[in-house]
Amino acid sequence: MSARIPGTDRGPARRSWIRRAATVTVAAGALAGLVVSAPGAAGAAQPASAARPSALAPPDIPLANVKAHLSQLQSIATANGGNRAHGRTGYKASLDYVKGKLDAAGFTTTVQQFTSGGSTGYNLIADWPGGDPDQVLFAGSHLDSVSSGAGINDNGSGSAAVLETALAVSRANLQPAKHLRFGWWGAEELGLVGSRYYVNNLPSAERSKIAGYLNFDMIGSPNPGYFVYDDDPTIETTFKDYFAGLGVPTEIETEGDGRSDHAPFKNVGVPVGGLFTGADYRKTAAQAQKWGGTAGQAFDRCYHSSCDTTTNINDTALDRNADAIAHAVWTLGTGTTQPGTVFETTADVSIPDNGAAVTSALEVTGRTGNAPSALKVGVDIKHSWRGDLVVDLVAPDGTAYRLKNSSGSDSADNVIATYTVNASSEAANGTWKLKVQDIAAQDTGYIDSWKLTF
Ligand code: DTR
Ligand code: ZN
Ligand code: ZN
Ligand code: CA
Repeated sequence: MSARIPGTDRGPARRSWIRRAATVTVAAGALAGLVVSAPGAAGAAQPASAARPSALAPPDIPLANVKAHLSQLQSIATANGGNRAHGRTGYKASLDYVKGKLDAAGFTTTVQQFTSGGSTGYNLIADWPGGDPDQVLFAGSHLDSVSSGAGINDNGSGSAAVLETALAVSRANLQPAKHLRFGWWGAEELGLVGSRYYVNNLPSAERSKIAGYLNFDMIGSPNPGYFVYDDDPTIETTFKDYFAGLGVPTEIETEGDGRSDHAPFKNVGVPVGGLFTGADYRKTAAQAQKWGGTAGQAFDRCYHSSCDTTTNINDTALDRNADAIAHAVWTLGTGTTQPGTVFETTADVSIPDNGAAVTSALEVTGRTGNAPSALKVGVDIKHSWRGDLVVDLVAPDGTAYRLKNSSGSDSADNVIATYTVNASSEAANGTWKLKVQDIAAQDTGYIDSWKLTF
């Protein structure tokens, strides 16, 4: 069976980042049909001399630089009625400040206008020239505050950290494989208005080029937690790996769904992720035990209040999260780790009727660390009376994970499904196998294809 270029013949409802790539079809034999996507755009001729950028080490993001941006945003609020809210002069002044820094650093900036509540709103988009235009890594944050205050943690913290990461890209003159884009959204506090406007007005062909959107909304809370969005597994793992390297435990962000600017991107199938240090919810005793801070007190007591000023920031949290943003941009933008990286084989394997189990092997390479806690296993088995079949995923170390039990009464045809396996105790790289056994006489079939999405 000929190898298929992932993503060209399927239209999954929710798109994972399947790398369109010059497909490497392994030589005939046991691995015939194995499709391992390699970086690069499908069909795009890579000049022989094109040096593939190595996954360079991301820089430390200077905390002092991030705090200098916060001081500027504070001054802007003070000079404009005490806030940086949508429709107020302080918001546009904030955007002009950020834009000025980016223009001076060589970014291509675009200001997108919209109207909300009778006032003009603005999104700021900054593109770093270069990289594969068909694979855009997008990092964003909302720039507006509520009308009651300066909004330094919510969300000067995210805006300043994303800005400083973009400036670090410029200082490094980074030439990543992916095209880097950064965004600062207006009117988030009115209901994700700016980011919704951007996504709704982005042609679907452009949307499909966004390989991942990273969102940063409140990342310097004074009584901080360390929360990672539990959306795209590879983005989540990228952030969790970073904090694990610091020895900082993280929790998955569960109540954020729909509560910030990643939601419009997620709703159109873009892989998303992000970081959060907490808002008005109170820190539990267990959380205080692992993170320090004050149990029983809100992560940010000044959430949406006039006291959300430059005094309302935890420097350690802001520093760690800013460095985590740079880690993600460098790793996902230049390295081989990509949101939704798919490993697939389309080799057919016959399943003997009422006989011994058979296996189909899949070689996973280029990963770091362990497999994710939400490893997606896509299975396509053509077989009448699928109730005959028992299906397992076998990890490189031989550990078997039951995907499907036999069910005599299930007379329907074919097993075409995606299973989620907690494989976090398994090394990612190695030979994974799909094991299938037909345990009842009559009805036969074969493994058509299967894939792992990290
Ligand atoms: N809605 C955001 C703050 C917020 C509250 N919960 C979450 C979860 C994840 C990200 C952000 C938030 C705001 O007030 O801007
Ligand atoms: Zn807010
Ligand atoms: Zn916010
Ligand atoms: Ca049978």
